[in-house]
Formats: sequence, C-alpha cells, structure tokens
Amino acid sequence: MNGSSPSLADQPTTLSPPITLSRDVAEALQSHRPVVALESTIITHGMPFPQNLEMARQVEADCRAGNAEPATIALLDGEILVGMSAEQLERLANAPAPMKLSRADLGFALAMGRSGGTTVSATMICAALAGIEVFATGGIGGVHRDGQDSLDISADLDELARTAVTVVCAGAKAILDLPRTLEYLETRGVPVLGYQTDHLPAFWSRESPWRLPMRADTPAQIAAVMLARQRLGLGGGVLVTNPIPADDEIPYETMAILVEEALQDAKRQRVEGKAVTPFLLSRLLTLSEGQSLTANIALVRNNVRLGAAIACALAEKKGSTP
Ligand code: PSU
Ligand code: MN
Repeated sequence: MNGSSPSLADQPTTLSPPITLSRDVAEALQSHRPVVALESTIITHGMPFPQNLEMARQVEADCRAGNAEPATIALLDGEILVGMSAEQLERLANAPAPMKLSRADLGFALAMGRSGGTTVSATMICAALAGIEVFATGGIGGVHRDGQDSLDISADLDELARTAVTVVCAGAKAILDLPRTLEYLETRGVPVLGYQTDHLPAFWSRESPWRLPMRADTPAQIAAVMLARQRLGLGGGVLVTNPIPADDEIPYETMAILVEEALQDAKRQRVEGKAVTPFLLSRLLTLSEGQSLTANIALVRNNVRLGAAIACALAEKKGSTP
C-alpha cells in the first residue's frame, strides 16, 4: 500500500460499542430518566416456554409501573440488543438452540452471528456499555458446592468485582455454597447489601443462616451507596439482596431436600461447565412439580420493582426529574 492512496479497508475504524439500543431505551438514557437492565439467560435457560416469555413481558410491565424504562438485554443473530421489541422477545424465547452467554462468550457470539441469553456477567457488561447503572435479576451464580475442588465459580462474581453496575437479586440458590460465595465476594471487594434484612436471602426462602455485612432499608440509601462509591472511584458493582415476598416463600428445609437430589443427579450424569446451573434449575423445576417456578417469577418481579425504585432514587439524587 506504500505510496498508493488508501483503500476503504485502510480507513481508520471508529470504535464504538457494538450495541443496539431500542428507541425507548435510547430516549430514556438521553433524557436521564431511570432505566433498569434485565437479563435473558433466565428466558433462554432458566425457565420453560411459555412461562419464560410471560415472565419477560410481565417484568417489563412491572418496571414501567415503577417509572423506569426496562432494558432487556440479549443477542439475536450477533446483534447485542439493549431493549427489545415484543417480536424480538418472542424470537428469543423460541430460539431453537440459544447460547448461554457470559463474559467469555460475548466476543465469539458477536463474531459468529449467534443468538443467546446473557447471564448476569454478560448483562452487566452490556448495561455498562450502554450507561445503565441498575440491573435486576432473579438469582446470581456463585461458588458451587465442592467449588474448592472443581473451581466452578460463576463468572458473575468476578464481573461484580470489575463492572460498575448495581445488581438486585434474591440472594443465591442453595445449589451453591452460600458462605463461600459471600467470602469470595468479600475478597474481591464487592459490597453485599441486605435490603431490609440482616441475613442473606436464599432465593425461594427469605432467610439463610448467614449474616450480611451491610444493610439498607430504602432505595435512596442504596442510591447513596452507589454515588459514594463513584466519588471514591472504586469501580466494580454493588450486590443488593432482596428477600422473596413472604406470601411466595418456600421453606428452606423443603427446598433443601430437592436441592440435594438435583445435585446427586448432576453428579451421576457428570454434568459440567456452563451446563451445571441450567441442569440444576430444570431438575428443581421438575422435582418441585412447578412450585419453584411460581416462587421464581414472584421474586424476579419483586426485584424488578426494587430495581426501578433504586433507579428512580438515583435519578433524583443526580438532580434530574424521574
Ligand atoms: N441462578 C438462578 N437462575 C438463573 C441463573 C442463576 O437462580 O437463571 C442464571 C443467571 O443468568 C446467572 C447464570 O448469571 O445462571 C449463572 O450461570 P453459571 O453458574 O454457569 O455462571
Ligand atoms: Mn460454572
């Protein structure tokens, strides 16, 4: 190419994050209105059809009712969508072999034109690229039981350590080693806040025996923690753990028996890697005869409502009208 005029391929490439914002999300972000990111592995790998699609639509409505714009994040044919149309949601929920996308998979899926659901880690990455600070989900990944031997530790935990997004969840399922998950988060500098509780919620149950280091009682307090961390330049996320509503709770002991059974099944069938969590979720659904799904939907809705309230409190503190 020396001496010749540069061809189109030699032109400098303007790098911008390869994400597509829906019109509603773009407008909300531009006018500094509250936005809440929502993940999609829960749609592709966490719940069966058609409940997955109904849940996805329901939480978007809940978010709007809480005066925040929902931004459901997923990949369709290699395009990272931040905010999805009804038609796109339906395509995702029906996708034949969707990928389960964590940090490690995002670049591959983008390059190869794949479709899939984003886990907590990948959703945090895309939310941060879009400038969304609050994200609501059901449960996060964590240190698996026997994780000290298998090294099966969810990429969600390291993502919380490095990406500045606040994640609202209902704690973690007892398929995980809860105390080791808390230890790992502490080591990596991730604040874990109990929302109106002193104990780590255990997904279907409001409480586990493990105490949390910090507690917040209002969305405004959580927004204040986020802003304080920004002023300190700390980077990294905040994990808010929000207990399932009392009416929807399943006692810890009831689920513990089913969890043991599901774990034994996974061991017998030698399930490994990223297949472990979806396998356990689907076994538990069968073993609980659908009871776990009703509770799961109730807690996701509860988390989205809190996420919306935090996003509103944050917008208010930043001095814009929510
Ligand atoms: N836990 C749940 N429901 C879920 C997940 C976890 O109770 O749907 C999903 C989330 O998307 C989470 C992912 O980010 O599983 C974690 O997968 P892994 O354990 O392979 O990191
Ligand atoms: Mn894993």
